[in-house]
Amino acid sequence: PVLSLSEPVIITAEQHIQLQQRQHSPEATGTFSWLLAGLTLATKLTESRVRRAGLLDVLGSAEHVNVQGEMQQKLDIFADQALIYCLGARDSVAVIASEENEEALIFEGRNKSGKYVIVFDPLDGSSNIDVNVSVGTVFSILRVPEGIDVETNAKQAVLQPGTEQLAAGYVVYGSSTILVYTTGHGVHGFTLDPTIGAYVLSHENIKMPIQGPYYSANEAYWDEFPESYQEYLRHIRSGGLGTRYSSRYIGSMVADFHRTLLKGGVFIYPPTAKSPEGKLRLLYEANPVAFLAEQAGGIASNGSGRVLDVTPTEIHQRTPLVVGSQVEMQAFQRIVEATA
Ligand code: AHM
Ligand code: MG
Repeated sequence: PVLSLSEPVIITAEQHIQLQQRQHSPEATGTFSWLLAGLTLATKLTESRVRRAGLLDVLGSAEHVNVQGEMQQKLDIFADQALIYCLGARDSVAVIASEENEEALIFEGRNKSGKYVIVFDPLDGSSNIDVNVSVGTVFSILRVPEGIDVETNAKQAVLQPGTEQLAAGYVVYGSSTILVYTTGHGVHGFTLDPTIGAYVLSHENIKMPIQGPYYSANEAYWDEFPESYQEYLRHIRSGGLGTRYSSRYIGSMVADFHRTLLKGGVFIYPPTAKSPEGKLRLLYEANPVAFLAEQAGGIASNGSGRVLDVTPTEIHQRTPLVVGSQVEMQAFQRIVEATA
């Protein structure tokens, strides 16, 4: 008998990636899907640790300061190693750059097979773990540019503008664990079903609402915000966009962005006196979020223009980040970008 499986009961993230590849890149060999499956596996390993964080001896810092001068949390190191291990097992991965490692990492003997560069923040917002607040993993995938020998010039392979991203996404370890990704064909979300250990399609083709009810910034730094950002926030707060806003700020970019993606509004991390270039990292925090936002109909700015157009000069380069819905972002362009 011939069975018809035209109506699958569930679609897992790995299946979805394969279907997307088949539809949009018929010449694809499956390498890319295999690579993404390495990423999802690593996030499941991390998720299981995050879920048991209070039970295992993993809380608190590992008494080690990373390249950004921050104390590394034990779970940061676990998440970093899970990604390095799972991605390293894929022959197609040539270079990895992570928030937790100063230099780009390369794998031996990948000169021929290694086509991809993966950049990530393994555990974003990790200072929140001790108090049981959502954290996340955020990643971006690039192609090794033509003519670059990764063994001698790994850094150059990493330093590409966000417009070159092939895929980007994040996992938020929240009240449930959700994976959101794009390969440039819409934004799709999956919820981890812990009973079967699979990310199951739950949010197909996410579109950011045109305007939202929330703005999100660390207002404790208000006095350090540039004048134009203060004016923008005053405009929002005083009803200038025709609606009354609420404020939400978690302090985990992935979680703050996830809310902004689903509910609309704006997330703002401006330049401050302490971090004149902003705090967030261009390559593995701002770029993936900007790619997802644009794919969902939103806009992402660095204060003077489109985040994705910036050509980086350093792996851990920081950037201001303002990302959100059309209405809030058009006002940002008028009030802040136009005066930059
Ligand atoms: P991390 O990568 O070391 O976790 O830091 C990044 C986090 C973001 O998740 C969050 O948006 C931001 O730092 C919060 O910073 P602040 O406490 O200055 O508001
Ligand atoms: Mg981070």
